[in-house]
Amino acid sequence: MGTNSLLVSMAGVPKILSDFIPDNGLAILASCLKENNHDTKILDFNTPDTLEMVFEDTSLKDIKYIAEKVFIEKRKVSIFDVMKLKKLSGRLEKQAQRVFEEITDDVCRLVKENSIDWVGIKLWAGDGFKYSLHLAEKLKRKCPGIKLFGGGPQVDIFQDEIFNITDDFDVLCFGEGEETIVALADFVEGKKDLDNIPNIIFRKNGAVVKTKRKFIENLNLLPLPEYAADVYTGIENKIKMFVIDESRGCKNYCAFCIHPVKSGRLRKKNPARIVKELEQFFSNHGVHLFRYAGSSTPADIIEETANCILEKNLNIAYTCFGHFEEMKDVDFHRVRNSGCGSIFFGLESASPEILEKAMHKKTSLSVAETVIEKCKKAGIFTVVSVIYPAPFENEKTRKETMDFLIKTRPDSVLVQFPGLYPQTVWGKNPSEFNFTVETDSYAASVMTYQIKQFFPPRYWKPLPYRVNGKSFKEYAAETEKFQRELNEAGLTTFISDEAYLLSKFSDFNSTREFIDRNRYFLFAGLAEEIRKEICSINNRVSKE
Ligand code: B12
Repeated sequence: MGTNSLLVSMAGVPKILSDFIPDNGLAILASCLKENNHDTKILDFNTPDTLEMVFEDTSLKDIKYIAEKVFIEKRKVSIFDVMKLKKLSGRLEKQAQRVFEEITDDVCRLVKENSIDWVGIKLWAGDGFKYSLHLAEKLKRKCPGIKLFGGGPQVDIFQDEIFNITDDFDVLCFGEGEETIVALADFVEGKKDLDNIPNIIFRKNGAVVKTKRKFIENLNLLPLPEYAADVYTGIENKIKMFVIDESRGCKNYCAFCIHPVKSGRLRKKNPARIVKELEQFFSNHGVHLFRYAGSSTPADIIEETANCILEKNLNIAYTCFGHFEEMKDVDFHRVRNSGCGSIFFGLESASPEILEKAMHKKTSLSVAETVIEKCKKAGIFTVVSVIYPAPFENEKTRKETMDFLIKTRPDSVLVQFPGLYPQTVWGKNPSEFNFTVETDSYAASVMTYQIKQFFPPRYWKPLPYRVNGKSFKEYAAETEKFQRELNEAGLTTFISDEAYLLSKFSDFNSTREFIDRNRYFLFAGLAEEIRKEICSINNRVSKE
């Protein structure tokens, strides 16, 4: 018979252009359900329509002139602008709440009208999490008998702690969902018990039960994600760039990263299978822009797939994450020729002491330097990410990182303050890494944490942990200062790998202009401009 379901993604108010990339995680779940005769539809609310609805409130119109001043004219905001922004930020929150309430009501109506048996919600961090919890609450109230399942990145990080703040999900799914989602649909049909389903957390007789974690052994056997318009509703409004799930897991066990827990040991698809996906996405959807999903795509996969792409003479463009040590012998020219436009490397720090003591990362800085040089020389836009201030950071380690970046001059440097997540090595032993947790309900306060749109981190509500004895305001200000110094040294600190690639398919001549314009459009809620942007990228992609 099969079940009838909805897969929903509500990631909040769209903030960056890549939020409009289709969600391969939900698309693969839909594909697995279809293969097993369960009917489903994806409702992905990360669209320009959502942006438009939020900014329909005319009292938000003043945001436009401030956005123009900051992103286009590059002028400093005045104290009056900051006061105005505070007011506008409050209004925006209220309006966003109203819009997601409307969306929630629409989903409830759809559930009733289409006799939906169950709803699966992808849980993201940020404002999306709040709205998703509200959706679950309303669905439970308005649609008696409906089964609700939650999964995705927020469950990977917070696991059963989510049950401390909501009663509305029947089941939460951590890790990989392909086998689990089909088993859950079978459970709804009464064909399976929850106890026998892997990767789930549920309540039984008042106790929380967690079943065993199971990884998919052979990724080559997974079906292709389903992007057909009758399943992935609204796909025509998304950017024609697909995420390719080429590998999962990681060989490195970095102390700050969730991947060792979430995706376990390294597994990879065959290059032939990856290329088959590229070809099918090209022929079925006219897509030839891709981003590899793997948290640390292995060098052999990058090179062997590049060789296959070159042999077949495929006209594609893509980006990926890379690991310096892994990539030291890669022929970057060949990789570039296969269509790789940009690689994102996690350096974290250029202090050997911090790499070892704080990050548990085995990167030789001379290797990192050579890789950055070779990658840039091959014409690949090289993005390097650092965590600053890191645990144990001091003047000497700061200088080491700053000097390294100024010397190697990556095309873009992304700087973040350290995020402390449960399940990671940092999260399990915060005091050993110089973190001081300032609350007894850490997980609950971090999982429901809301950023303050329109403002840089130092204006946000303080996160409840100190780093090296410093408060949130202090370390967020240090992160900003570090960025500023990099800018003063002529380095760019905003451009991600996928944003770079998208810029190459836009009508703008320079990546900088593309980034500034789109930040302005999104900040000011100019949905029509964003639609035009997506349209012109998609037209270019189709033509080429
Ligand atoms: C590609 C990517 C994206 C793509 C989306 C595609 C996708 N699959 O997520 C885009 C570019 C749109 C994106 C956007 C964002 N991303 Co992103 N993204 C990634 C990235 C690099 C790979 C994800 C991936 O493809 N994984 C493989 C697929 C198969 O896994 P998956 O999507 O998680 O889905 C599986 C399971 O989670 C589970 N599952 C998922 N949903 C559900 C639902 C149910 C009911 C069930 C049962 C199971 C289930 O089953 C799926 C199949 O196994 C990861 C980092 C990484 N390497 O993991 C970050 C990551 C997931 N992103 C992250 C973030 C923060 C964001 C943004 C919020 C960024 C922002 N704007 O600030 C936005 C979200 C808004 C949105 N969706 O529009 C964080 C998530 C943190 C969190 N707790 O939410 C991550 C972990 C990166 C990081 N460390 O910061 N992202």
